Amino acid sequence: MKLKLYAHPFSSYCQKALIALYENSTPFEFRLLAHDDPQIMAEFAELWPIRRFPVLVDGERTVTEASIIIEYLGLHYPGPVALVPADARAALDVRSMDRFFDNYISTPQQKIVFDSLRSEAERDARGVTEARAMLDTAYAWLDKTMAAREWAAGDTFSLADCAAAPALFYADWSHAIDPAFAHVRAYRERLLARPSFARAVDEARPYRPLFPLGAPDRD
Ligand SMILES: N[C@@H](CCC(=O)N[C@@H](CS)C(=O)NCC(=O)O)C(=O)O
Repeated sequence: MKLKLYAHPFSSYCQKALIALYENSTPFEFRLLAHDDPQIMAEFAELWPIRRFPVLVDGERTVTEASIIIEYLGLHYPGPVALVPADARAALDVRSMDRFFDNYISTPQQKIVFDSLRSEAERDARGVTEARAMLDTAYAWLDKTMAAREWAAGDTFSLADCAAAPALFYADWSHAIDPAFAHVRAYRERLLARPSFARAVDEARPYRPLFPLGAPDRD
């Protein structure tokens, strides 16, 4: 039975899972989450009442959370690119960087975006200021960390890079990475050149007008 991914091409966490699928050319059915398709939205809500995407369905099994989807694919549908190292110590480094990108890049970046969708009266100015400060701190730490690395956890492309690619892509749109952080900017460029992520970015291009802060005229 074919894997099904409930996802949207413009979503950063969906792109994270898509990179893993594309890295290994894993066949799957893209179940596009579209609000004008009540059938698919109902299926999705039934599968995962938390309603955060992506969600992977493998027969009777529902797998949630992008990191866990990638771990699941590695266990059940392995391909030539191992995104989580078999060595437990190396895997810890990868998972640690994966958490960094989700918690300290994606979370504050989403805070900025979601706040912009609120009415003026409901905005959380302090929360947004804190989110921007977190991004500056995270960029600074990452810049030092990436000075001697090609990929997030070292020499090999991994789960952590799947997390990093869309996280840094959108974070730079929402809160620009200062040119002083040259290693972070160079890493973001390397991620954009990776064919799996380049494909995800291309597939999401038609949706750029949806970016609430206004998408810049660049990747
Ligand atoms: N922790 C989840 C986060 C997923 C997530 O936040 N997805 C966003 C799209 S990028 C979403 O579902 N947004 C819908 C909403 O917030 O209502 C994961 O790692 O997969």
